[in-house]
Amino acid sequence: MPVSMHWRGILRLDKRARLRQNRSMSNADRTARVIEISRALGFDLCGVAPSAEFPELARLEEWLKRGHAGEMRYLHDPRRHSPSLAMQGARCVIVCALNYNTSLPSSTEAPNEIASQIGPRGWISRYAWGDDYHKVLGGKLDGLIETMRQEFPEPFEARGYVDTGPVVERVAAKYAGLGWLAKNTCLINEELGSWLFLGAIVTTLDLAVSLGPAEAPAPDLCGNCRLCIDACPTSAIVEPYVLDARRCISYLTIELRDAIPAELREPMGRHVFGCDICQDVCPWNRRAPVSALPNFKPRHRDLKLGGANSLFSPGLEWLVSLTEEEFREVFRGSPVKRAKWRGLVRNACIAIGNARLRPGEPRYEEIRARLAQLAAAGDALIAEHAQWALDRLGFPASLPQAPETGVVPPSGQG
Ligand code: B12
Ligand code: SF4
Ligand code: SF4
Repeated sequence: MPVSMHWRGILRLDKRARLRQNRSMSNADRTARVIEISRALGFDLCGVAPSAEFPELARLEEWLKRGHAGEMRYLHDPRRHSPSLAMQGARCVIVCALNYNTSLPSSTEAPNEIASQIGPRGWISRYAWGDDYHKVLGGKLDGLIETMRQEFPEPFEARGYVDTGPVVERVAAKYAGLGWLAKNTCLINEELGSWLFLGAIVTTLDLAVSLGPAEAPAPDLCGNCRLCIDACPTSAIVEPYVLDARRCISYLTIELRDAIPAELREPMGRHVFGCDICQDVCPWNRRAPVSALPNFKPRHRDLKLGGANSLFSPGLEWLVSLTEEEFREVFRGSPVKRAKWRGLVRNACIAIGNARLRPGEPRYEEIRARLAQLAAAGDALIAEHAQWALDRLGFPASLPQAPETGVVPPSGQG
């Protein structure tokens, strides 16, 4: 049953009684009620942050000036400096978190080739194995807003965002008391770890904020640890708490539409969509609980290649062989759709090049033939990446080489 229908059912039972009671509710009682509703909707965490200029965002301009945002122009939107700029009269931000962890192995544990007969495997990051979180969280945020409207009598504005608005969700989450901003730049909750999606509701409703005037946000528990910084294969965490997105595999495989910079191709390894390494190595994720929802388990579309078509460690031959139509079918309702067919095939070519397949190994001939087809196709971007992979398989050609990028090397490198 869709979340909102479930809630409508509950609301019908006692709507009038609730409205009467809620007229005299204090702001603290309302916040408690919002948290209660969010829990019933399936959120793992919920808190309320003030609609303020959070101190972290004072560094945003410098981060942008350094070019760390790459091609993500929407990050320059000045409204991102404060939730109060996202909505006139905004009083607070309700931040909700949903655990998306599953019991499957991490990218740092899972072997490269699970079933050797089907050839080399790629890696899709944990957050993208199942349903599109924008839809899952978006639906739940709508359910929360709808229930608030039913329960709180006065008119108010409320807008829910899951990546979609000018709100820096992790910073708001920190001030809603949900966790700390870690050296890998993710929000970590002491009990749940960092496999959390965030969603925010900016509202004009008066609610008590989760942290009282004398209360500080959760302490930074990274301590002297720097496992994430050292494990990042592209040195994207250029200093603790600072990420140069242009070097991050997540950016390269999902957001970047052009050629993958030559010097970052090899460090990308087998990643074809997103990257989990800086979270996989984090001690705070060692005991992270598994999500109660089925939504984020890997999709298994078609097992005829012996499991190669699962989004958990997918077969690379399968990925480079997908037609555009098959891509649309397989990734309907999946976050992977964002990379588009062209981006995913581009990424899979790089992962094949990095697999260092040798003649005689399973699927070598089939993969080589498919790469040759792509290298001869009309799409210049795909052709160049397919040729890069062919070169690494021992089939050089006279196609133009990968362009140099101008990505600034992290300090201490290059
Ligand atoms: C753009 C974006 C990206 C970009 C840039 C990532 C980044 N770190 O900003 C890319 C594509 C690389 C990316 C990757 C990922 N993302 Co993302 N992303 C976003 C998005 C849409 C905006 C984030 C943003 O505004 N970044 C801009 C900069 C300004 O933020 P910042 O890194 O915190 O920068 C600050 C610090 O550098 C600080 N600073 C600067 N100097 C210094 C110095 C010191 C000493 C200190 C303390 C701080 C400091 O100041 C800067 C400004 O505040 C958010 C959703 C949202 N609307 O918030 C999701 C979001 C952050 N992503 C998310 C996820 C899940 C991921 C991935 C895990 C996906 C994956 N598996 O591939 C990776 C993780 C990579 C990583 N280590 O961060 C989740 C994070 C959940 C969580 N628990 O934290 C979010 C919240 C999406 C969601 N709705 O759930 N993402
Ligand atoms: S997601 Fe991967 S590439 Fe990006 S910072 Fe983390 S480890 Fe580095
Ligand atoms: S790996 Fe260590 S430094 Fe990095 S986020 Fe986790 S605790 Fe912090």
